[in-house]
Amino acid sequence: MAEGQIVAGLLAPHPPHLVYAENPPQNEPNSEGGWEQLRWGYERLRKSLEDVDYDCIVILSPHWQTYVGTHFLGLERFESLSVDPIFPNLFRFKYDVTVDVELSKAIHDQAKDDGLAVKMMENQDFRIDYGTITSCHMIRPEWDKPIVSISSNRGHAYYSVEVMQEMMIQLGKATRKAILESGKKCVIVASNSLSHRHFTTESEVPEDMSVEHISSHAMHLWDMRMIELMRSGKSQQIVNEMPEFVEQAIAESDGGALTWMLSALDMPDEPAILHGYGTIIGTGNAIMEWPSRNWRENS
Ligand code: 2X7
Ligand code: FE2
Repeated sequence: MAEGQIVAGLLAPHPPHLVYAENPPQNEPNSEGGWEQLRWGYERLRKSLEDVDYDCIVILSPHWQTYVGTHFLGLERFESLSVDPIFPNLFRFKYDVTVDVELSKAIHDQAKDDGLAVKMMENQDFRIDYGTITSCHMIRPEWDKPIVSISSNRGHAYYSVEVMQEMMIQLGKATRKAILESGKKCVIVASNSLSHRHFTTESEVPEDMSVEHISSHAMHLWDMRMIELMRSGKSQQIVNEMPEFVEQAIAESDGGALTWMLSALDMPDEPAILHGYGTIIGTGNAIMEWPSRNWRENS
């Protein structure tokens, strides 16, 4: 069997506003659009992946929060209605998701062998979180690829950013090893915003772009700094600066997704591609791609 491959790493933010603004048939509420800069960014990402052959999307979302270890979806199909608890006016999405249980279990088993606390989620009534659904929808609206969905174990909330990162680096290594051994080609996805300070009120028309902006200059500076580090291939520096970033920008990378993804890519020195940046209710969101399929060691 040929060795598996991570064909791309992605930073793919999940504010439900993006799905709301796209008006797909699965979502109940209707919009007049909005957040076009980001939606055009996702369009560019989809174009970049259009001719890339891959089997599965492996995603870690900070909105599936587990408090005893990392969990993995462990049943072949999940079908239900996902309602955003804070924005039920924007996101009521009927989903039908297929899971690559074999790969999910392989990553789970590798992480377990490496000493991490893990569990397969085998409750058929479980509702998939809106972060996973939004990122997957924006990356691949056809929903024709199975996913592996990984929870956020909230290492930051229980311990510290440092402990969270140690666990996510370990989980990233386990993910990489399991993918390479599986023979499958995968896109791996960190589903999170960058700076995460948001407005506490919503305008009457949620898609009114005349009131959309970053919540503060300090948040803007942090977002630009992180994007520049990604664009110049400084993955290790991102990990090194994560404690300050999380504390000062209330960054959503506190859930571990970004650190996990960079670790699964083996802390790349290669530059990431910026497909788009924009704010959503004041938070900073970048759509980035690490095209690892084109790197020499992977070709
Ligand atoms: O989950 C989110 C988010 N990360 C950022 C902005 C708005 C809503 O939801
Ligand atoms: Fe979020």
